[in-house]
Amino acid sequence: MLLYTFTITPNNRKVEAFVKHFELPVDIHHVSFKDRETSTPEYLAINPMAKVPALVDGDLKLWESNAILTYLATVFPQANALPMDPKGRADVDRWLHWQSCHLMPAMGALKQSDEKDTDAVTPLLKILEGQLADGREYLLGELCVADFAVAAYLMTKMGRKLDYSECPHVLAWRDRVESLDGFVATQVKMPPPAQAAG
Ligand SMILES: N[C@@H](CCC(=O)N[C@@H](CS)C(=O)NCC(=O)O)C(=O)O
Repeated sequence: MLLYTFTITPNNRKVEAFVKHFELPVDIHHVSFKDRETSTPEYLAINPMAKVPALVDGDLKLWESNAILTYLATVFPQANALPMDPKGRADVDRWLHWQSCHLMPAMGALKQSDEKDTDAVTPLLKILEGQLADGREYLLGELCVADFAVAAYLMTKMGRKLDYSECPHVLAWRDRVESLDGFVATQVKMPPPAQAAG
């Protein structure tokens, strides 16, 4: 299996962190946007959306990060990261869809608005707070793909600027997920700020 990725973004980092956390036998290829690698005919044959992540497993060419997460969790059940009973699976799907249909667009809109109105995301954080307020360790109790998908967004530069004052359980959960081996292994080191001259 080969994963095409670009660690720095949450949709990529969630998958790469999952692979690394569970030490899955998946090769990782970091694409070069500078070389327009995702626009080559070879890459477009893998993902016609010209985006990453994408996973190739034999004749399967899979794109959409959450589809990749659930595929990996299904192929590698030893990770125990995807409930297989109908209700548990539906619960995971709910959070994956919530991330891509609500959290991602809300955070994308913030980016467009120069990050001024982080309050727009607060109602979503409160939904998460309601899920975590009973003191559970992870979104569904046990660590699963949904933790990777949702928490990756709160670890971004923008995610760190949100107002967690009424959402202490969310903050604690994000930090817990961020300290997992897979997220530690995918931390992107930013260059230190340039020193002022003189
Ligand atoms: N919904 C997709 C989003 C994929 C996506 O937008 N990938 C971005 C990086 S996060 C990308 O490849 N952007 C490059 C481009 O649009 O040219 C997923 O979850 O995989």
